[in-house]
This record gives sequence, structure tokens and C-alpha cells, in this order.
Amino acid sequence: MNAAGVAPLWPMMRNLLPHKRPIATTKSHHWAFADLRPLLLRAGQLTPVEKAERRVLVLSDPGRGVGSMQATASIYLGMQLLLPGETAPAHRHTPSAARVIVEGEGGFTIVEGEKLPMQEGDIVLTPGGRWHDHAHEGDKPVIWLDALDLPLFVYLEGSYAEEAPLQARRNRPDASEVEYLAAGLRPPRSPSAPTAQYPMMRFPWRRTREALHAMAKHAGAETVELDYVNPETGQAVLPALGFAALMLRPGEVVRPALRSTSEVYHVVHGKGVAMVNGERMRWGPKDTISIPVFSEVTLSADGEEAFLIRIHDRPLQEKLGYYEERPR
Ligand code: 1HN
Repeated sequence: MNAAGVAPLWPMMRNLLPHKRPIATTKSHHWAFADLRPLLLRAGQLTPVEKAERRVLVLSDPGRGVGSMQATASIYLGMQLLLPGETAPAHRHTPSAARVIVEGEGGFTIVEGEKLPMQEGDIVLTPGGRWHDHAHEGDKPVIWLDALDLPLFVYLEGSYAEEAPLQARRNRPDASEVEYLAAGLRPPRSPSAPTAQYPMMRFPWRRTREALHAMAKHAGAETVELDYVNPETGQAVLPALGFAALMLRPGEVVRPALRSTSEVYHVVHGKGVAMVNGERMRWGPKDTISIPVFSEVTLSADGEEAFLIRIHDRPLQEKLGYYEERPR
């Protein structure tokens, strides 16, 4: 068989198709920001951004071992540092990225000429194939969490990049401050001018937080959660990855259904406890937790309100036709 380049299916069949539910390689993990921050700042002293291109510490899935370039099967996570005055050169690549801003002021990403300011809790998109570079006009370090659908592109042998010098910047605020300032309003479209595929690439945290607060006032026993959507289509903001913002009221306990997605929770504000498949994790501001497929998750906030951003691969799974939720 070896010589003929074939192998028997039957000893492998149950590995490929386990009974009733998948077996996750991914192991849930809690990355405390307090552990990552000093390592990242040390990397800032040792590694010039000119050499690194991107100065990033990758959050490695313990289920895949030391040095793994992914946090779950579909989600790459990295904590990136840009120091005052630094720039990270323009490139574009097949995978899509989104950044959640963790610390600092004065940083921004330029995507296809649009300057997207980075404020704590903001989500900034750099969709696949779009030129993007980073710069920093503030006076303290800026740190953000990169989330990419990179593992998928590597698996598909579809991952590559092109490089270029820094982009020229259009001198106007980004679309979240102009065309899409208010929910439910957008500029008129003419048949001859097709809509941009990614019309809004920055989601300011200030507005997300305000929206969650308003929901919380009238939510009763409902979970207070909002999906980030493309304001032209109502669809997910990127092709493979989705984003949601979750508010936990003081002392609230949330038990989501079991989902076929792998996920990541990033804490914007507050403290609490996560139980993931029986494992207890205490989380605080700026921490990050990975969640394997079909996990039993219970999130509880301490005595003050908490805000988390959930990153997941539901858009990909819906395109493939297998997204699923199961009751607890
Ligand atoms: C990337 O383009 C960035 O632009 C960060 O900041 C991390 C990891 C893998 C591939 C591309 C960035 C990345 C990346």
C-alpha cells in the first residue's frame, strides 16, 4: 500500500468522523494581560520594529503545543506592540484581520488610505487583500490584540502577502464618523456606484458600550449582547470571523448554548469567573480566553459590570452550512 501511495480508511474512520460531536484539538486557555504585557514591552526593547515588520507575541493554543501559530482551529491571536513614533510598513495579504485595542492612545491603522484611530476597546478591520500599515503619534506604548483567520488560509495553502511603502492618508475622519455615524442611516446608493464590500472598518468602543448600556436597562433576564455587522448588508463584518460585544451586569451569570464555533473572549472592562468544561478561570481587564468547539461555558461578573468582546468563526461555519447550537 505504501509503495502504491494508498492507505486504508477503516482504521482511521472514527478519528475522521467521531461519534455525534467533534473532538477538539484546541485546549481552552486564559492569557492574563499582566503576564503578556512585560514580555511584550521587553520585546519592544530588544526587537526594532524595522526588523520585525510586526512586533507580536502569538497566543499559542496549548492543545497544539509551544510555538503554535494559532489559538483555535480557525483563529490566530497575537498581542502587538507599537512604540511612540514607530510605523509598521504597508502590506496586504489573503487572510483577514481585526484588532481589538487593548492599551494606549495615538495609534492608528491606515487601510486603503483611510486613517482608523485606535482607542481602547475599538475594533479595527483590515479585510483580506486590503493594504494596511500602522503608525503611532502618541507618547506611550500602544498595544492591541490581532485576530486573524490565518490558520484557515495556511491549511488551504492560500496564505501570502505583498509589501509596499507607507500609504498616503486621506484627510478626513473614518466612515464610522461620517457615513455611518448613526445606526439605521446610510448614504443613498445609485445603481452605477456599487457599495464598498467593507464600508465601515472601525467600530468605536464608546458607541458599542453606550448601546449595551441602553439594552441592559430593558433586558430583564435576556443576555445583553450585540453583533458587529456590516452597516450596508447586516452581515458579519469579515468573511470567516464574527464579533460580538457582551455586557454582564453586576453579579450576572451567563450560560450560552453549546456552539459549533471555536471562540475567544477578550475582556474590555470588569472582572469575573469563567467555567469552561469544568475548568475555572478568573479573568480581569484585558485578559483573553480561548474556547474550543461545543464547550460548556459559564461566565459570571463580580460586583461591577463587565464587558467582553467575543470573536468566533460562525460566519465561516454558516457559509459551509454546519453552524449549530445545542441546549445545555
Ligand atoms: C498582520 O498583517 C498583522 O498587519 C499582524 O498588524 C499580525 C499575523 C500574521 C499574518 C499577518 C498586522 C499578523 C499579520
